[in-house]
Amino acid sequence: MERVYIGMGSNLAAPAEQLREALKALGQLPHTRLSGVSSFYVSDSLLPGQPRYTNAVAALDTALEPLALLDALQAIENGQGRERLERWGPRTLDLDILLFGDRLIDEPRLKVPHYHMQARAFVLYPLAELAPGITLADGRALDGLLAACPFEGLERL
Ligand code: A4P
Ligand code: MG
Repeated sequence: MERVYIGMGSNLAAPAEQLREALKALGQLPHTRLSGVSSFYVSDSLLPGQPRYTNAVAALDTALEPLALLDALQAIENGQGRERLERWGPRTLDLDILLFGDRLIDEPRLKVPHYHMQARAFVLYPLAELAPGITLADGRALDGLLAACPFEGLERL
């Protein structure tokens, strides 16, 4: 089993409900245990003109391989009505693999650590609830990333 952290986000159709539904689905994945969930946080969209997002991070312990987990996450997104009309468009559910054990993954479909996580308070602060003091597989310390990323603009529910 490897420890995986999943970044969750929604800004359509009752976002907190979407995250709760997604947590149920994560808990039912094969060869996988849902081991922790952060608080939920609300913040403005990075893109103007979109509804506010609700975000959280989930911890999984899984025996699935990374691409199999990605397939399963995309099936959950699709099952909750995600429509990929435009990149970065509003979405009912976004599930990103933030960290996968101590692996560095650089494949066309999957980059881990997730490419934008270092600059996103709505990822770093919930991750820190579950994994305080962690060092990413690429050697960066979460504490250092937090110090460079103000909590400002996040509202913890
Ligand atoms: N992919 C590559 N690496 C990964 C990974 N580590 N985890 C590929 C998951 N997927 C990964 O993703 C596009 C493709 O990325 C996938 O097919 C997969 O093969 P997507 O989820 O379909 O597209 P996306 O989510 O629109 O793109 P992206 O870049 O993931 O968008 P973001 O970064 O998620 O940005 N503001 C707030 N406050 N909170 C938010 O959550 N999110 C966004 C969307 C904008 N503003 C936001 C938030
Ligand atoms: Mg995504």
